[in-house]
Amino acid sequence: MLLLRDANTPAAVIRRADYSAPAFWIDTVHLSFDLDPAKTRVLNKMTLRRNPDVPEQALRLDGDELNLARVLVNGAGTSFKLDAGQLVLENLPASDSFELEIFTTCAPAKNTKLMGLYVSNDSFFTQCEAEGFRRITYYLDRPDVMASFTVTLRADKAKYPVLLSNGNLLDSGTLDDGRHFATWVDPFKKPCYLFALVAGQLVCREQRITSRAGKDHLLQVYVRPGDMDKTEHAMTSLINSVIWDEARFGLGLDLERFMIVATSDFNMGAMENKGLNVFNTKYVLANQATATDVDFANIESVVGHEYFHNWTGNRITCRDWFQLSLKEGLTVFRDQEFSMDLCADASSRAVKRIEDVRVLRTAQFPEDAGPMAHPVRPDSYIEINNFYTVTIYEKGAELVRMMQTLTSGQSDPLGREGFARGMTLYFARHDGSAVTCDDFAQAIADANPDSALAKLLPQFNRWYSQAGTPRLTTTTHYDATAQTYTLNFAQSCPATPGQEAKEAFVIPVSLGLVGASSGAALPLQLPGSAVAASDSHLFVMTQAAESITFENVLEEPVPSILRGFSAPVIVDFDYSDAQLLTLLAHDPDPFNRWEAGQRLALRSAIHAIKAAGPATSSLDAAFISAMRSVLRHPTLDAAFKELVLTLPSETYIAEQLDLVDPQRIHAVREAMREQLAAELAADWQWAFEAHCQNGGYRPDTLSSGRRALAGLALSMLCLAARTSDDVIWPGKAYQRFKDADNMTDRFNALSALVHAGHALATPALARFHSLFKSEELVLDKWFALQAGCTDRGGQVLSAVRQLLKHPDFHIRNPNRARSVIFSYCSANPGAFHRADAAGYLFWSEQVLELDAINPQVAARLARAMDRWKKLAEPYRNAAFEAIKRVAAKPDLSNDVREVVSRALAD
Ligand code: B3K
Ligand code: ZN
Repeated sequence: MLLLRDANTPAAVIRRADYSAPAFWIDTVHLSFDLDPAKTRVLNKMTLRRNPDVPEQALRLDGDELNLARVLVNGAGTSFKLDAGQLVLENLPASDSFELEIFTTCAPAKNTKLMGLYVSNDSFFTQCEAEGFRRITYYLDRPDVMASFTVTLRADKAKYPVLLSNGNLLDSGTLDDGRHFATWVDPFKKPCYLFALVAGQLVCREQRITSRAGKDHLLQVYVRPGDMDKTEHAMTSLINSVIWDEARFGLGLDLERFMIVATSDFNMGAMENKGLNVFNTKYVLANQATATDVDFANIESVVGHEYFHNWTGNRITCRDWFQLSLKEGLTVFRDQEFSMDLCADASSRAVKRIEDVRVLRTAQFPEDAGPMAHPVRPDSYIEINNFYTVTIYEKGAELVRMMQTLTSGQSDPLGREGFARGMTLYFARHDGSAVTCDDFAQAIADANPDSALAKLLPQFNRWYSQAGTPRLTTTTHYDATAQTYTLNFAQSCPATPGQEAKEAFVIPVSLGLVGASSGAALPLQLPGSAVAASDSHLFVMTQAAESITFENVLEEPVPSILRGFSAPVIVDFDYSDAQLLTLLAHDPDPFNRWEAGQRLALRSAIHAIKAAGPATSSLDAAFISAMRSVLRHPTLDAAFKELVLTLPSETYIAEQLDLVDPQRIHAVREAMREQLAAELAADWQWAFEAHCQNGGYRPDTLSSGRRALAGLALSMLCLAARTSDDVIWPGKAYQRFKDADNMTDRFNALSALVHAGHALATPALARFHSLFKSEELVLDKWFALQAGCTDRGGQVLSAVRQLLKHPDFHIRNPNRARSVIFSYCSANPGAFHRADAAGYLFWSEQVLELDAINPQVAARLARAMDRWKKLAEPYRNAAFEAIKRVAAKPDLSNDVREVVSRALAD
């Protein structure tokens, strides 16, 4: 009998506190697939064993959308039942170990969720994390069950010449009827979420390498025929990843063969399946004609990220999904460090750090303050796919970074050696097992017994259990007579869903003092020390309120607080404009130098937003002149200048306000951009001309920084042209768009015209489309640019509705759906938040349409309304109505249901 869950029954909440070890272990799995898009047959032969540590109970195997044909235990038929999707076996042999054979079929061609086994462009792919394996066969679909996998794939040889799975190829050959087979054996035990298969017409770039340890490996990047000319950068990134992990952490490649396969239908960026990483094409394919510098950088970091998971995630995995940040936070930290270590100099490292912090503050801080706020190690969830969040990933990475900082000492000022020692101990203790975030932190602390981390570990771990962004309120006191300077810190953390009161965090605050008149980095002398130790100090705060005093301070200095963004907190300090200008001009810490400029701009924006009357910009002469100095600075590099000259985003500005009027924010920020464009016109012209020629294309940090600055300059020049009737710069932009020899320059020129709303944007967009109509990833950019376009008169929504009717729009392809729908709803606040509520209506229609196709993608889109409670009227009420409209749909997925019910909760 088929059991249907009543549409109104609330979905089950899964709680971390309910964890119990599995009642059975699976030792070996032999999977045989007869691949057919309409009906794939899966034979699953397992050896299982009772877990002696758990009371005797039935075996409950997870399954989803499977057709069950046969179940055999030790070769004989057995009784079983199906209960809420699970296959339940009660009469199992008393022997310790037994064989279970399950035969099922599934329908990959109908799988629009892209979880489990699915078809994309006539090839087969799988995605199993978090709970997709149960859509392939009945199994104990949980990460703490680790088994040895052998996989045989059978398929039509002409249609599916390439047959891949995890590990090493054991055997392959021809079968009857034009079919062939391949058998793969994975030498490592793994949880089923790391299983993968790929079958189709693919070609590969390959490279043999010998590691430092003297082992030979075969690296392969598989793509569709026709995409080979876009695989070099992914391969280079993979080789760099192998070298880096061995050099920095002593972690070598443990497989003879390591494969990356690209697919254009993928729910997220990429997946770290053991030895067979499956990637979204967006994070593999690049050449200078089709990909921008940002694409190149993203490919490097995602290739690195998935490769680094081979140790942090695959060799040591998560005990349960609440521990997701164990592998994700750590692996993001590793990929951030990898990209930084590949940078040519300290300035490019700082640029990377600023970019990472910008992501954290514009995406994670709002998440931490909204209805979906959750600790880095959550306590409960309804749908685990909703918890692949910026909190788990990016805040999780900041926690790991703080651990590194807190192992630092005199001989190891950054903590890199201490942290590496901790990693070594972590692998010595836990290799081959499924563990918790606590196990990780314990290993890092135990390897550094004298460190601040070891001393403060239980308190440090509050970062894992408490949600919300702490605020560090700072005041200072200069005693001119005693020549002392005191910084008083008070920490607080707002309530988050389910967590009213918070206990004090361990906050590592890296700080320095800058001379108010000299701009010099001042030597720091603590009471009791005879001499100044250095000009930077790590203050480890543990109490709700604490102070630190420096001696021999000859004049009132400017404090540089939270250098390098040493903790994921908000620093609240009432800087004067003069102090910020000093930091912007002189802070030796590039992060705080950038931050000073952002604070100045933010202050001016908030002032204009709150003022009465029409939205105007009131950037003062001192700010404009400071920006000019940065732009024209003889030694600062271009990438850093581009960051300083970019105003805080509308989302970031909105986060600083209690009541958000998105139209007002947009109008003020646009006015500020126009003022910067006009008043620095001569400087932008200089910047463009000085940075527009960059010789042969190379995606390195230095030349991509130059292209970024030239791109910003061009967009400012086109913006200024709007109000001055200038036709020269739009003309130049059009020329550059036509002549560019790389996608970065071409796309920057196109964007400059489109965002400025210039008449030349129309022919340029048409030309771009016809040039790149056969390049899916470039078409995504074309769609995204139009859906993300600056709204001048409310035309963007109707343009978006037209784009949905474009013959190249396919809602089932997540990249394409994101390029239009997400670019509008999540990345274009000035166009999305309309007083007539039409943007919200559009959002609700799209969430519902997507939910029927692909709940994971729909739930991501649903998050666009997270911050609705902060909105001013009429937006707030209209948003409320739109969310209720979605919530009223009876057969919503758990994914969307969880997001909208949290949004509506008090
Ligand atoms: N681990 C995967 C993400 C899986 C998402 C499942 N909904 C990619 C990554 O973080 O490397
Ligand atoms: Zn990851």
